[in-house]
Amino acid sequence: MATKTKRQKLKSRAAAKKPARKVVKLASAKKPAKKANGNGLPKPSNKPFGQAGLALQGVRILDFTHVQSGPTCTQLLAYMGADVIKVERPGAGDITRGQLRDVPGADSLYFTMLNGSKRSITIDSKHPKGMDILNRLIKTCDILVENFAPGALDRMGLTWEYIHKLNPRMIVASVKGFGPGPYEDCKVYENVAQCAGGAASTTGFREGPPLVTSAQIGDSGTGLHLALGIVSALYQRIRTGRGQRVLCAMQDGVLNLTRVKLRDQQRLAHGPLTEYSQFGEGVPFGVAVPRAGNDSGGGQPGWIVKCRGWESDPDAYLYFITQAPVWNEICDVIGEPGWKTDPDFATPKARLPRLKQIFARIEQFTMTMTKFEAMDLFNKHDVPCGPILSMKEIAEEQSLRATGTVVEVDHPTRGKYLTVGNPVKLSDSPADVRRSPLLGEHTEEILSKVLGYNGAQIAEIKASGAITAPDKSKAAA
Ligand code: CAO
Repeated sequence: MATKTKRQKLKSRAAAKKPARKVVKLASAKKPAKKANGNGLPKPSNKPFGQAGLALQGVRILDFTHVQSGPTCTQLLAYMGADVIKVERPGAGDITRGQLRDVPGADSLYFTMLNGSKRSITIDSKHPKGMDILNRLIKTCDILVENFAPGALDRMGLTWEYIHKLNPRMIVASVKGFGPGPYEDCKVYENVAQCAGGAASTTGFREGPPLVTSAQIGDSGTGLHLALGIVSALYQRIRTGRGQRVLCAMQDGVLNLTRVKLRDQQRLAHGPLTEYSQFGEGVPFGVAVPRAGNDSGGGQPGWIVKCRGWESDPDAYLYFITQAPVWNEICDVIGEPGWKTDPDFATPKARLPRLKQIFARIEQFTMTMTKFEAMDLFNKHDVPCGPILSMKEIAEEQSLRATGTVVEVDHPTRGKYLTVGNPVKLSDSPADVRRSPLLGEHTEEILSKVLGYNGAQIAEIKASGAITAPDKSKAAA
């Protein structure tokens, strides 16, 4: 993976020749930035880039999320610098703390990898004193994020009207399985969303059943959409001074990510989908977009081909794209120079009915080398291709560690673990990736430092049972 393409080499050469950018000048400037210019806008900071605070510094989030979709969203906002206060049920917490446990007694990786950089407070929202604390939190936070089953937040008494009255600036963001309509009251998990959003019917091989993908497009995908909605609402609040509701339905989020297949559905009305290998195989199309195996979803045909070692290594494969502008180079490398001028192969249109034959020939060639050797070779000729990386290879890939996309953090009860850092890189806001909190780890800190309760009041709240797990021995007596 380390070799550079021709284009990358040209780019880095050009970059080396470029004079230092103004950024450097700013970084060394000594005068502090003036508060505002004539338009009332802040003057550009003269602090070095990366030292002017984090992007969402000063934003406080009341995080009522659980499982995966909501936590993905709030974790990302925490990486961007928001103070995320995760509210959990006393004694139990987010159900994922105990799910798929690998280390006895320690929070699972399911939980720790979705709740980094947050603080945890335990509150029983159904206890009157618990509701008092929540009221205070609503007054002091900017955003409430939740992904309870439909109606659960209302049943707690936290309707939009109630929250908006208490804090008109509060943004209330929710993930639900479906938007308004026949299924709006349904509980939804990842794979249900993948099926309802059109991903499953268009994934897999034509001869096989619908397939779900391991990429969590329903949960994490919807969490990402929600994060965009939240920052947009924050931006609008600067003008309007008021919060709003942000809703992301998982079905909608999945459909947004599967939009190329809705594109193809409409194209079907005008004839067969010629870039699907089904076309070349002479199999007629039905009324709906079929599953297309490993066909490329774009205009440049692609397929997965075997590499050396495929018999024993399940990931010894390469994704290969026969991009039209580099067709001649491909022909030369695989030893088919005649295809450059042969009318059956010379043009993209002529190649479409012969994709199976073309990829079989490419595979014959790639099977003589490892996926990394093939990647290196074709990259030198600017052919878009990529090795099928196993999770083991990704976990060990040093370049992903160097960029902070894979981060190792230390945890008091489970020790070191890998997590996915911030995939979005901001040049003036380094990602703040820290371990997940223990259940209720910050309860007292938040009660005293954020909400202003004094020692006696905290003791009273503790005794009331609003922030502690019910005493099982008393309950049994
Ligand atoms: N104190 C007291 N009660 C609390 C509490 C707290 N701190 N936190 C949660 N609860 C209660 C809620 O009030 C709710 O109680 P009621 O049903 O009596 O009103 C209950 O705990 C949990 O609600 P839930 O229905 O959301 O949880 P569930 O495990 O039954 O369902 C899920 C889980 C994910 C299917 C459902 O939340 C859902 O459909 N969410 C929306 C879609 C979504 O995000 N799905 C993705 C999940 S990740 O795969």
